[in-house]
This record gives sequence, structure tokens and C-alpha cells, in this order.
Amino acid sequence: PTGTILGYPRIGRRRELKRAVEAFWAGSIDADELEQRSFELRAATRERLAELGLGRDDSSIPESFSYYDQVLDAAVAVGAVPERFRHLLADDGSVDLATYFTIARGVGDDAPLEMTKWFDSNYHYLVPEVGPDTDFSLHAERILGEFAEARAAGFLTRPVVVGPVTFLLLAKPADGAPEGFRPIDRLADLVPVYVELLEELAEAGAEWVQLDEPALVSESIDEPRDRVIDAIGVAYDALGAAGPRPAIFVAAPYGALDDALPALAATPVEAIGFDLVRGSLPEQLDPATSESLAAKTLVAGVVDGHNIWRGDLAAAFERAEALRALSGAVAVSSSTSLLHVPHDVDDETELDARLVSWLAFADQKVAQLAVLARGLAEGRAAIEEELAAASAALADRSAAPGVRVPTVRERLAALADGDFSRAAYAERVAAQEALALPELPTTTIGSFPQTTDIRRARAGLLNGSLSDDEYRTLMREEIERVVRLQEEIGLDVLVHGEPERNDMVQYFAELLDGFAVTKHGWVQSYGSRCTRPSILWGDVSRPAPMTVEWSTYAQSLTEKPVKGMLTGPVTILAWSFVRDDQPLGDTARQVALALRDEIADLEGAGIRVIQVDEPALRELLPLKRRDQPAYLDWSVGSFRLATGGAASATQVHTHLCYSEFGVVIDAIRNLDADVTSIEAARSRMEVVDDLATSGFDHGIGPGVYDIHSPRVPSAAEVQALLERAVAEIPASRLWVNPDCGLKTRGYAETVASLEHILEATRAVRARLEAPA
Ligand code: THG
Ligand code: ZN
Repeated sequence: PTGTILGYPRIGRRRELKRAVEAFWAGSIDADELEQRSFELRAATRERLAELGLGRDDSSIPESFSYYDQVLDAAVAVGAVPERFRHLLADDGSVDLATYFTIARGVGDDAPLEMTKWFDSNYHYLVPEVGPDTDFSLHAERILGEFAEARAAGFLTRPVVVGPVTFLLLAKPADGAPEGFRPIDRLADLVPVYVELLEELAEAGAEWVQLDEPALVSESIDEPRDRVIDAIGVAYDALGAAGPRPAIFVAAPYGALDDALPALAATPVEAIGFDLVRGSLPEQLDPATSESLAAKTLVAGVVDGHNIWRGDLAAAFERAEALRALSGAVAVSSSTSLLHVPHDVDDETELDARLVSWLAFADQKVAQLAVLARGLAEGRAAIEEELAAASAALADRSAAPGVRVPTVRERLAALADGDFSRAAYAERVAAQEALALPELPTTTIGSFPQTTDIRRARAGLLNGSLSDDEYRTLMREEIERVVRLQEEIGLDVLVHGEPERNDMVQYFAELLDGFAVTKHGWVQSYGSRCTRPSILWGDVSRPAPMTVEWSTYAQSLTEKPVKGMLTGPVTILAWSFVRDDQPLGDTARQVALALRDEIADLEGAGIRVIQVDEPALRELLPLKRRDQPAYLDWSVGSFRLATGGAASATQVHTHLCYSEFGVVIDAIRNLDADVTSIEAARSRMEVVDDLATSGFDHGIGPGVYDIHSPRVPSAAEVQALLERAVAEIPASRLWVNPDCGLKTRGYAETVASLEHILEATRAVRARLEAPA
């Protein structure tokens, strides 16, 4: 194949898979019906990809479907099912659909596999559990079945499986594994299962198999680099030696292979995929590597799989052509799976036509790859027209109104160091005493449960069945209910509950200039859950206040301080599709200035506590260590720019969640927020130790209630967590709050949990005040 993609969105252009899977969970369709619907989705995908120009019978079309997650699929295929779920397996050890979803989602006290971020994308995978006794065995029914189903429909496709090295590097030690055990220790036991898989695929007629090895490019993998590099040789020499087998295509998306390249090149794999959007091949290759690469197919990942821009097609073509100096066999592909982009820009009938002409969603990217492949086969002249059209769109984009707005640029150019700093912390603490908060102040993260009434009201405003005034009245009633409830429970710093927000990024994107929002641009985030990232295409500015009306209304109802709630610049970027024509840091500073103005307006309207959420701070951290300092510099800087104008008496909060914080702990300190709330309940407050030892000396609210679970913690449980925190952090700096927003919880468990939090707080306060 000379043109391919590493993977295609699986959720369906109208989220058909999400609907089917959720219907199965709800019991409204059975497993056969779910199988049937997913079969139809896969069949339609193959037809679509062929129509867009990928070969039907040359292994160009990847089999990249998954019911939930490709890492879970690999775990199931190699028999790595945790002990707690083994009683659910069939006699032959296979996993039926219900069991598959149980492993993904948990049941009763049996926790699901942990979920975490997939490299530097917005996708989340399930973390396999591997111990010394994990009994690897092949269960390839689904992989073989999908390949056979394609053949029956007249396609010769390419099965895609997470490779053995990445599988083990992403795994965590199973419960009960001895101290020091590393899943990668089991490589020699796992590889034979992959060998068997290759042999079965060959027997089924597969000519190529794609093994995804993104872990090879990441320096965030918690394993010494030389062990990672050794593992490549161990795995791929053995797989290469397998008896009849398909040709092996090792894909290394998300960055440059760097020092892993010589090791991979030295193995007998037939093709290597390079992410040439995020990385490049070294200028100089050692002679052995050059010689090895000359005998392989080099797959040039030149079409960006993370982003939705049409991009510079001519430059992509040149990048691919340059590889011809290394090997006679060059193909083109997306840089990563297209999982990260929506299906089809043609579905966006309401987007501005000029903006649309600059965009490429998954289907447009496939078509671009078909063009590039034709260029490789027939010469550049054959595709000159398409290259010129893409270049013209790019030129149009750079000259279009709104892309560069002089007033925004002048303001950025005039920034001085002082704009990034507030007064000294001690001075702020003194000024904030006017808030008159008790010791161990209690608060929530911001959102309250989103009831069906709230969703219905928002939908009503959108479809015109509710007038603006009617909608506002409903939102005000909801805000009043939430404020009264918090007063009854006895919280100290209140929130308005965010009923007016669908999504904490999209809400702001809809109100800021420089953004567009899509109708059908869904992207899988994890399992059946999707987000619809906004498109940040131009210079960002704020035509009018965005949150002031809601926050001041809430404040008018109570004597207690109400927190203003904003989403920070890094998170707004992380959860949007961001323009690629200037450094992210420049774009982040534009967003920061808009937020800075919002903060000034909130202060002017009497709001004394303002939270700027940055849950994605850890998420955009580059995979390569060499890129991390620059990232931390602009990300922290943009937060400081957003908050740097706040008066000393204004208490600035931030909230972080979703991740391990160890690597960014200095960055968290450098945000210089007065109070930082952080996810901690699930890790039993481990983050508190990290913070205490890092010298963090501002206010801190480690979450005491895991909002991801419907479980209501008892007051005693919360008290135990609080006591742990008090032991490490002076009570004068400690805040009490849940782990995260309450949006996805129901009211019953929310109220009960908050009451228990208050009960526990009162008990700890009483103990602290009691004479020793
Ligand atoms: N907002 C945005 N991006 C995000 C998150 C977010 N990326 C990372 C993280 N949070 C991902 N987590 C989730 C959590 C819930 C959902 C999606 C991603 C979710 N989605 C609904 C669904 O698929 O049914 C759709 C929501 C909607 O209708 O808008 O529940 O918080 N931007
Ligand atoms: Zn959170």
C-alpha cells in the first residue's frame, strides 16, 4: 500500500456505536443486536475508506474498530484479565461482550481497569494489569473475525493490534505483585502469544499486520530507556522469526523514535511508521541503520492525525519524498490514528464556508492521503492541482479577517513582566482576611448536578422553544436553589452551580471571538464518551463579559462569598482544536488576556473569590523531556497572565484533576494561586505527601470525596482523610472540598456526601480547637 491511515474513528459519524453500546448497557438491546450494529458500522467504514481512495485489496485499510478501547482489546486478546474478573470468563478463557464491558466499567466492589491518558492526546485508555503469574494465552477471535468479515465483503484489510512492548509498558503491576516487579519483565512470556497471533493471521490470509508501538517515542514511560530499547529487539526479532506470518508494520505515532530507531531498524520488521508531524528522522543515520531502513517500507506519517487543519499538502508531499533517499519503498499515512478527529467536515453545514475550506476531518485526511499516494506513484505533476488548491486555502487562511487582529496583537506585544505577577502571597493572605473564613473552609469545585430539567432548558433555548428571557429565568431559579442548598448544608465558599454550561470549554468558546463550534464534530474521549472540541481558528478576544451575570446573581442571594468560575487558558487549548500557524504559547496568552478582563469585571461586580480551572495542565505536557521546560514556561505563564491582574484581596483558586501531578508539582506551585484544589480521594491523599515535600506553601484543598463513584462516603471516612491531610499540611492552609465538579452526580448522593463532608470538617475543627 502506498497510502494508508493508522486508524479511523470508531464511534460512528452519528455516534452510532455510542448509542448501541449504551443501549446494550441499559439492557434495551441484546449482544446479538450490538454485534449486528457494530458489524454494519465496520462494513460502512470500509466502504467509505475505499470510496475515499484507500485500496480495497492491498492491506491499506486498517481494522481499527474497538467496542471500548484498543488497549483493553489487546489485554483480552493475550489473556491478561485481572484475577477479580476471571470467574466471568467462559470455559475456554474467552471474554464475551458483557464481561468485556465489565472489565472496562467494573461491577460492585470489583473496580474496573484504571483509565489514563493516551500519550499527548485527549483519548483515555484502560491500564492493563500484569503480574508474575498472569497466564498469557491467545484469544484472537475478534481480530480474526473482523478480518474474515472484511474478506467476505471483498476487502483485504490490515489488522491493527497494540504491540507487545507498548502493551507491557502501559501496563501496571497486578495486585499482589512483589515489590520491584515490572510488567515488561514478562516480555519473553508475552511474545509467543503474539507469534501465535501472527501465525493465525497468516493462515487467515492477512498479508500485513500493524503493531502500534507509541510507547517507543515517549519519555514519560516509567522505565529506563535502555530497557525499552532492549525490549524492541527481544520482541521484534522473535516476531520476525515467526513461521508463516504477515508482513509486520510497526507504527510509532506521537513523536520521533529518536534512540529507539536503530534498535527497531535492526529487527526484521518489514515496515516502520514515523510521525513526521511531531518528529523527524535524524539528519544523520549510522550506516547499519541506513542499510536496514533501505530494505524496509518507510511509512511517512505526514498528515496530522491530532488536528483538523487541511494543512500544507505540498510540504507533506516533500517530507514523504525525502524518505526516498533512504528506501525505494515509501508510503504515506496519517501521523497518528484518526481517532482524534471527527468524521467528516461535510457534515458541518452551519460552519462558515471559508473556515470549512481550511479544514480536514478524518474523511478529508483520507482523501489527502490518497492524493499523496498518487503523487508518490505517478510523480508530483500528477497531483499538482491538489497541492496548489491546498496551498491556496492556506494562503487564504493566513490573510482572512479575524486570523490576525491588530488590537489583540498590540496588546500582547505590550505585555511586561509585571503583568505576570501578583503581590507577594503574604500580602494577599492579609488582604483576604476580609473574607472572614473559618479554619478548614469548605467549598465545592464549581458544578452542581446537571438535571434533565437543566439539559431540557438548554436544548429549548437552542431549538427556539424557549425565549432568552424564559431561559434566564429558569437558570436563575436553578442558581437560587443551588445557593440555598449550599447555605443549608453549611458550606463556606459557595458556587452558582454552572447550570448554564454544557461543557467547561465549549461554553467559553461560544462567547469568545476566534472560536467556532461544530454540530457533529464528536471525538471519542473514553469508552462511549465523546467531546466536541471547539475550533480555535483566529485571534482570541472577548466581545462581552461571559460569566458576570450568573455569578453576581448568585452573590446577590447570599452573604457568603460566591466563587466566580472560569476555565483556564491551558485547558481551553487542550480541549479545543487549536490553530497551528503560531506557537501555542502565543494563543494561550490571547486566551489569558480575555480571562484577565473577565476577572476584572467579576471583581468590579463584587465577586471576591475567583477560580480558574486548569484540569488539563498535566495533559498537554510534551512526551519528550527536551520539550517540557518550554511548555511549562508558557502554560504557567498564561495562567499567571490570566490571574495577574487580580487584586490582593481577591482570592484566586485553581482546580486540577485527571492525572498524576508529581511531574508538574513545581509548575503547580508556580501558578501562584491562593488556593489549589486537587483530585486526591482515590489515591488516599498520596498527592498530599508530594505537595508537602515539594515545599508548596499556599492554600490547598485535597479532594475528600471521589465524585467519579456513586458511593456516598461516610463522615468517618472523610474525617480520616482530613486527619491525614491535617497531619501534613498546616490547618491554616487546608481547604475541604470534593475531588472534582458534581455535574455527573445525582442530587441524592451529592447532598448526602456534602453533609458528611461538613460533619467531618466540624469534628476536625473541634478537635483542633480543643485544648491539648
Ligand atoms: N470537556 C472537554 N474535554 C474534556 C473533558 C471535558 N477532555 C478530557 C476529559 N474532560 C474527558 N472526560 C469526559 C467526561 C465526560 C464526557 C466526555 C469526556 C461526557 N460526554 C458526553 C457523552 O459522550 O455522552 C457528551 C457531553 C455533551 O453532551 O456535551 O460525558 O470535560 N471539552
Ligand atoms: Zn476536576
